[in-house]
Amino acid sequence: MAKHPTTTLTYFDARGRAQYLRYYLRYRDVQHDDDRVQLSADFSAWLAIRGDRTVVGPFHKLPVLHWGGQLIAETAVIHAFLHKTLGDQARLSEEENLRHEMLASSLQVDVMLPIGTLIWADVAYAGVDLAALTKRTAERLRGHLASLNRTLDEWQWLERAKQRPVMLADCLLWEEISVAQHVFGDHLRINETPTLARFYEECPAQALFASILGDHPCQITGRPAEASAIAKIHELLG
Ligand SMILES: N[C@@H](CCC(=O)N[C@@H](CS)C(=O)NCC(=O)O)C(=O)O
Repeated sequence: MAKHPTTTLTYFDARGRAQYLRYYLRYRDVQHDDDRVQLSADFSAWLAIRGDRTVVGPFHKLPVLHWGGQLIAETAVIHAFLHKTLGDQARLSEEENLRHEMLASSLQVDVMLPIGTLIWADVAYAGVDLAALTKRTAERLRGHLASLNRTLDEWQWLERAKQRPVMLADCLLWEEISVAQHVFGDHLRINETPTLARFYEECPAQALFASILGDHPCQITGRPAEASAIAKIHELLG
């Protein structure tokens, strides 16, 4: 008998909001279809399915998780659903669950979102002052990573992580450190946040995460020509 119902994670062929969910499903051995909507300058693959609510869910946005007969939309809701359904919620105390939720929320809202916004900025917001936005985003991110570093120390995140399976908050933390380093390069100075640097190196799933990325390299966002946008960010921070 299958351990889990038929599972499909649908997202763009990008890291974005779903890469950490891919890591988690693979690491926790959940057989699933990694359904990737191909990116192109005209978004034709997306436009072809965007109207089909049985595929893209109630808000016509991705990611969407099909879990047996259930369709779950919204990244944070998919996260909460998997955390509970795969038994992680029950493995943690109430205080630890709150910490996992706080960390995930902070990574999604204060790391993932501003980085995605910056990559898209000159395309999505005509007339934006890209140099100012880049500098401010990098500055705010460095400050935020310092807060995360301190908090993970106070919460003894690394020590506690050794006593439990790899969970969604770990996958998200690893992914956002990886994305931040890719987008900001040397300007991020990850070694100034030694707990984050250690987590990134020592997370027991890091080899699998790196191999998933290596086997299927893809952009962070769906922005056309993302590599040149990231090169521009490096130049502006230069
Ligand atoms: N609130 C949603 C936002 C999802 C979202 O904006 N997804 C983007 C890709 S990262 C999307 O589907 N864009 C296509 C569109 O809006 O047409 C979540 O957190 O999952």
